[in-house]
Amino acid sequence: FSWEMVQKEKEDMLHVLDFPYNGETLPKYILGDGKITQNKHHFIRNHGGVPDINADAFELEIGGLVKTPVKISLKDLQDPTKFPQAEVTVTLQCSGTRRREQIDVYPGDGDELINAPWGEGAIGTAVYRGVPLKKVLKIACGGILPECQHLEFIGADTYFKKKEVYNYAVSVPWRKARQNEEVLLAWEMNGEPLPKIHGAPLRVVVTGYIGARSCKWVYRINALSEPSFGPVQRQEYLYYNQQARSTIGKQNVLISNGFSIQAMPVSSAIMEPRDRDVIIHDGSITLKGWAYSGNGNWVERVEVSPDGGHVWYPCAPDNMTKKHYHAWRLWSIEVPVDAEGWLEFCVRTWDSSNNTEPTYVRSAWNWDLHVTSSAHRIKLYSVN
Ligand code: MTE
Ligand code: MO
Repeated sequence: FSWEMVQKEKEDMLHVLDFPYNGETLPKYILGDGKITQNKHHFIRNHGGVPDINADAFELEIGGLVKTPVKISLKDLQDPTKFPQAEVTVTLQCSGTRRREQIDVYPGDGDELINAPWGEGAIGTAVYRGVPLKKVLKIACGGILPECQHLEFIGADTYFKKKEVYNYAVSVPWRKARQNEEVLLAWEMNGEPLPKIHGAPLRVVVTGYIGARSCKWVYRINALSEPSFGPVQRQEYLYYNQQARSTIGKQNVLISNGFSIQAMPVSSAIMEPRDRDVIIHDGSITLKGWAYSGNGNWVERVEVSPDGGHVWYPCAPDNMTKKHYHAWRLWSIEVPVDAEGWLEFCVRTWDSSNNTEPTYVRSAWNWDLHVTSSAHRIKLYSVN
């Protein structure tokens, strides 16, 4: 790990953890000047250190339940006469985004290394270039064997858990890559070589899934009959039963009680103004933010309420960035406001499958404090 690298590759991050380094994108850079987050401002989520990989000597290994196990050099992978390339605009969202709201309700198991205390900025959108994973498995390995159900990705970074050292390892169902040509092995981010801190020389980009499945520094892919045994897959990123909080406590919540969080639900956040700001205005307040839904659903409607969720104003489609299957939409809205004093504003979003967000964070609370999908609320002091 090198703090210098963070400083070299990043500008103005909101630092969440020093080691492993975790940083959020600042609100002004989320809103940016388009829907793309610049590389130097994109959030970072690490479980361990940042590995040093020599791109010239790098080979991706693919094994397990494939017809022919192979090693492919980066050069071959990047040769368009060997593998077709694709460019996809993708929002990556950490499933811990907005976790601080859940911590305020009840802090879960309180393990900060696993449950980093994120605000609204653990999300970003970039254009990734690479090769569809499905094509690599077909062209290089001659396809996968019928018993294969899951694809495991292993990163070159290591981390400690319960006194053991592990490589970062996660998996997605094979069906996800088979049905979706936009699941990529990527080496380019926003037209630039993938920055080291985002996984250079090669990372996986899994559209519509929680950020955790988009393995950085990937050096090995295994076709498996069941999910990866890596602790990140089997022991973290699980959605636990909520009632357990009041009845039995975390010590009695078994890992087998949690199901694996893969696809991302619909969620949104107000990025401007900030919570507890004083707003001096002439009868209306303008709010801005992001809205996203995973699993190939896109955002159809964003609504903002100036009174805690009684009256809702829909955002005009003109005030939202372009629709895209795998990316957020940024929005802005001017809401009429007469009242003075403290007001509670909130945002809720509908996606293309008509999913919307739970009204209160209590309804989204879960033991490991993932996917804070409830309507986002802030308080503003209105001076009219
Ligand atoms: N890949 C490896 N090898 N190691 C990691 O710690 N973190 C994951 C994922 N891929 C991680 C990883 C998590 S939890 C998220 S949210 C995304 O990377 C964040 O990607 P970014 O740092 O490029 O924004
Ligand atoms: Mo994450």
